[in-house]
This record gives sequence, structure tokens and C-alpha cells, in this order.
Amino acid sequence: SGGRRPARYARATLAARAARVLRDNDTGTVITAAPRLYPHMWSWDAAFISVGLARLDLPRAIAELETLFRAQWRNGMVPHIVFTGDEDAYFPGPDRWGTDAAADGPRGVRTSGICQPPVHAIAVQRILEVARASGPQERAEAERFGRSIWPALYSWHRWLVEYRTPGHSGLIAIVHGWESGMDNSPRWDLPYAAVRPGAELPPYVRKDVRIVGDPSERPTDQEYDRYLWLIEEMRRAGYDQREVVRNSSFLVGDVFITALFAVSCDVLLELGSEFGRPASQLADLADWASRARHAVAASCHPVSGMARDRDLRANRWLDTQTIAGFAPLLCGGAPDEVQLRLLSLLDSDRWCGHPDLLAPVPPSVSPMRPGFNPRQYWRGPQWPVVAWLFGWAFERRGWHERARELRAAGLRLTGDGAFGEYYEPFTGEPLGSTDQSWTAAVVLDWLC
Ligand code: 2M8
Repeated sequence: SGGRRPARYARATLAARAARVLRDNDTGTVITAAPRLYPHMWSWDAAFISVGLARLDLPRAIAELETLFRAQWRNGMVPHIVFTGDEDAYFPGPDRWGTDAAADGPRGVRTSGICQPPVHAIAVQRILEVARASGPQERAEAERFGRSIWPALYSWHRWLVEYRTPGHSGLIAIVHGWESGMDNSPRWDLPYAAVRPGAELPPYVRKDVRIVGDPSERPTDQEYDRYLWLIEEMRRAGYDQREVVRNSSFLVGDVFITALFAVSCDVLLELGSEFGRPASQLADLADWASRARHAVAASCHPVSGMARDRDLRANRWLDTQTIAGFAPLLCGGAPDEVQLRLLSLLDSDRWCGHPDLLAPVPPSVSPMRPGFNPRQYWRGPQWPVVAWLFGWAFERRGWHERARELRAAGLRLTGDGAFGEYYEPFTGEPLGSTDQSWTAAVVLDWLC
């Protein structure tokens, strides 16, 4: 492709193509995250997918989230992968995870043993909005669904607070970079440097690099050894969360997840008030949201204003500047002056205002930072879902013009109709997988 982009499609054609991607990736049981690279259900992908599906087929959108939550662990965790279909099609598959023996695992379904960002309440609220605008029958159906899934969402949020807020930072902690959704982001380079894969790491063969045409668009083998070693540690702990959090060689307060958690708690509180849920649970959500928001604000770097992750093993802030530094813009709560600084940084030539970007969508790492790699996964490319999240948050915060601009930029990036997993920021070349479901889903939401 040499970085050349095909023509951009007209809106109606783009929407039709996006709808077809979701249909084609539907196995009948789940909509896979991508055709070959990710042939199962991923937790946060499923949330975005259901938002896009709400425009096409409300019962299917609802079924998707119901399938995910049927795999919820008995302690409340929503697993990051729900395996369906050919279990050997992806590595690590369920045998490697070894979750079948986990005391807290779900019954009758095989899953991974970690979680992903809590964006599900956001999806449920969005589905409700779409359904309400569609008609009385859709409205009734979506409300029935919202009421029935609410307790499961609450217990998922409760799990994050009970098990994943160790120490005093108030940040939600992750025990594996995969939990962040931004697998090989430079955010995790320092904590991963301290992860030493033991000689007992069972041998394995990666499948991802055989599927993606150019392996340098994926994480390295050294990174994969660490990813697999952390799984080995958890598996030995029987996925006992207390033990995992106590002993895992990777434990990091994730500021992006914490911001998403804060705003998801707000959303869940709104839904819960509407559905007449118990006052004590609503009070919990208000309390969790405020603590999370406070933790995000407290992480902001005194000079740049950017929010920071915290290495909870080494007890230090992680200063690497990535898209996650803009977390306070998602959830609010930082002082006005910090927020203004972040907004002008986002608009500057270091981020969306960079003169060479094809579309003003924030890249995963600033093109001006050392270590920025325009083709490698979470180390530089633009991710349409991340743009969707910021656009959604800006709309919610009443920044309509900003939200509109981000939507237009997202559509410019994805207008080639390839539905790339991620994009080269200067040429707009789609990278990683194509026909990626969550990309198709956010495009559908942007178009409507
Ligand atoms: C990517 O992560 C998986 C592991 O979970 C992988 O690389 O194999 C990430 O981009 C993650 O955020 C995403 O949910 C997943 C499926 O799209 O792919």
C-alpha cells in the first residue's frame, strides 16, 4: 500500500460497509473483535460493538452485553476475553490461561483471568438513548434490559473497588498491561522492565505475528514473554485476586481506567436512580466516583498537568506522556487551570494540532516524543475507539463543538472504509487488523 489511501466513501456507503463488518464478524454467538486476529469476544470491544449495533439491531446489541455478563466471574470481575468457537484460534487460549480451576470463575463458559476498562455502563446508557429515539417498543425493550443488567454492572464496579484499589493512591490498579487495553503503551515500559520471566515459563508460539502482515506493528517477543509470565504467576495463584494483587510482579495504578471508572460510576448512578435501585448502592457509586476523580486529579504532573499512572510496586509516578495523560478531560475534577492547560496541549502541535497529521485525532503517543513510533500498535498510531471515548466525554461535558470536531476528525481518519484496528497518523494507513469490529461500531455511532 506504501501509505497511499483509497478514496473516502460517502456517508451512506461507509455506514453500509460498517454494518457489513459487524454482520460478517457475527459468529451467531458473538461478534468477534476482528475476523482472524481476535476471533473471540473482548470485554471493552463488546461494549463499543453494542453501541454500534444499537443502530442496526437492538436485540443483537443487547444480546452481546448479556453474553459478556453471563461470563462475569462470581466475585464480580468481567473477564477480558470470553472464548467461543475455535479455542486454538487465538493465543493465549483458555488452556494456557488455566482459569477452569479458578474458584471464582464463571460456570459453563471459558474466559481469560484478567479484566479490561469499565466502559460497559457507558454502552448501556448509549443503547438506551438510541432506543428511546427509535420508538416506544425499542424504548421498552432497552429499559427492560437496562434494569436487568444494572445489578451485574454494580457488582463489576464493586469488584474494582474491593480488589483493585490497593494502597493510598485511590487509582484503580491493573496487574497486567492487557488490562489497560493499551497493551504495549510506553506507559508500562518501566513496570514491565521489573518483570523477570522465570525459566519455568512454559514454551509457547505466538499466533498474532503470523496473522498481522508486518510483525513490527505488534508487540515484541520480549514483551510477550512478560505478558505470558504474568499469566503464569496468576495461574499459580489460582486467580485468587487478593493473592494476585499482593504478589504479582506488575501492579500499576492506571489513571485512564480510573477516569473511565469515575465517569462510568456517574452513568451507573444516573441509570440506577432512574430504575429505583437501593439508595445505599447509589451512595456507593457517588462515593466511588468522587474518590476516583480525586485520584485522577491528584496524579496530575505539577508542570505539564498531564495525569500519571503510578507504579505501585516501585512506589513512583510514571511520567511517560501518552494519550492517557488527558484522562482528567474524560472525567473532570481537575482544577480549571489544569484542565485548560490540558486542552491547549491537546490542541497544540504536540498532539492533535501536529501539522503532519492526516486527521486531528489524538495519537496514542505524541509525535513529538522520543519513542513515538507511527506504526507500532499503542506506541504512536491513532485508535478510533479512543477518539470516540473523548468525543463522548466532551459531549457529555457540554463541549459540543469539540465533540463535533473530534467526530469529524474520526470520520476523516476512517473514511477509507477499511476499519483498521489502528492508523498511521501521517498517511492514514490502516494497520493491524482490518474489519475490526469496534472501529466499525464507532464509525456507525459517529455517522448517525
Ligand atoms: C488488543 O489486545 C489483545 C490482548 O487483550 C491482543 O493484543 O491480543 C488491545 O488493543 C485491546 O485493547 C483490545 O481489546 C484487543 C481486541 O481488540 O486487542
